[in-house]
Amino acid sequence: KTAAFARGQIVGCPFSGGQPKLGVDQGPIHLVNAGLIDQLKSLGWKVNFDGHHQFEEVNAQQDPPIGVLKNPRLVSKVCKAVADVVGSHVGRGELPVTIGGDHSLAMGTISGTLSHHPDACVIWIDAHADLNTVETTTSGNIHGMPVSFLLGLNKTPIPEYAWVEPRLTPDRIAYIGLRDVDAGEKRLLKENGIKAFSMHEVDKYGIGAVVEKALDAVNPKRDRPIHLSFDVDALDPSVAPSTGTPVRGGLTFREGHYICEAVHETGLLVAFDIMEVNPSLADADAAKATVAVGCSLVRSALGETLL
Ligand code: 5AB
Ligand code: MN
Ligand code: MN
Ligand code: MN
Repeated sequence: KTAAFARGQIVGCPFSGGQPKLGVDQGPIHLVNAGLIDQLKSLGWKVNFDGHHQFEEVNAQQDPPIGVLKNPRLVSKVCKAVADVVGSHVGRGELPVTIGGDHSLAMGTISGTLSHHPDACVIWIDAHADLNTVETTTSGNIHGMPVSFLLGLNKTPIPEYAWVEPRLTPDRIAYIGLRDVDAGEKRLLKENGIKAFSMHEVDKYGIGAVVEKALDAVNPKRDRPIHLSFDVDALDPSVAPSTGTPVRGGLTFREGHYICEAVHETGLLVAFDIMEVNPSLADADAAKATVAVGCSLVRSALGETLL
């Protein structure tokens, strides 16, 4: 790894407000308790962790839906705080590893990365596109929407989210692993020409070629900083069962790790998210396996090699 990124910062985000299932806020606690920090230290990183983020609370009574969006003020406040923290670490040349928590947090993490590297690109690993707008969401769960805010696709402005600067452009995000994309999201992907490699393309070309194609699309000259946002539900539920929105037919254990290894090899990774680990879903063994795979994905992204 490059000297600039010898220092890493764990940003623990025990947050579940972007979706309705309890327990995803415990994901980061389990990842840290499983030894993530020492594991990264053994890879040669100087890792700092000052405890999990304590988020300001927003009383549920004072946070009624805006349109269909649930917990809108809470999610906005939390993501703004995360954006500031991630941005400050990126600005100091530290690699923030944000451990969620639900994927609405990526509105914050990626905003933070883009505040310092406006030219950064995003590789989004997920069963879902998380691209719903205020107009297209049917669930109102903001963990299914962060990308639309980052791209500025919402037609109805929401003052609470005015802080999110739409700095991302459609040519600088690529998806891998998609297999549960809503009709409105499919249309947005097409209209905006966003590169998306579903499981169909992973099957057809193999994961090696897919990662290469994704990087060629968003980072043709391999000169843009990369933010890698990994939703653990991209993995097949047999590999990562403890997550809120599992979808069968996902990435294998190796395919998931290969993506992280290949992005590490570019030397361009500036921020990493591991999201949607919910240890309270499925049984204790399943939770343990999901937490373990979460840890090993982070290690791969930070340079763990097989030999
Ligand atoms: B996740 C769905 N598209 O908008 C929606 O887990 C699911 O962060 C979103 O990828 C899943 O609610 C969000 C149906
Ligand atoms: Mn997902
Ligand atoms: Mn997601
Ligand atoms: Mn999910």
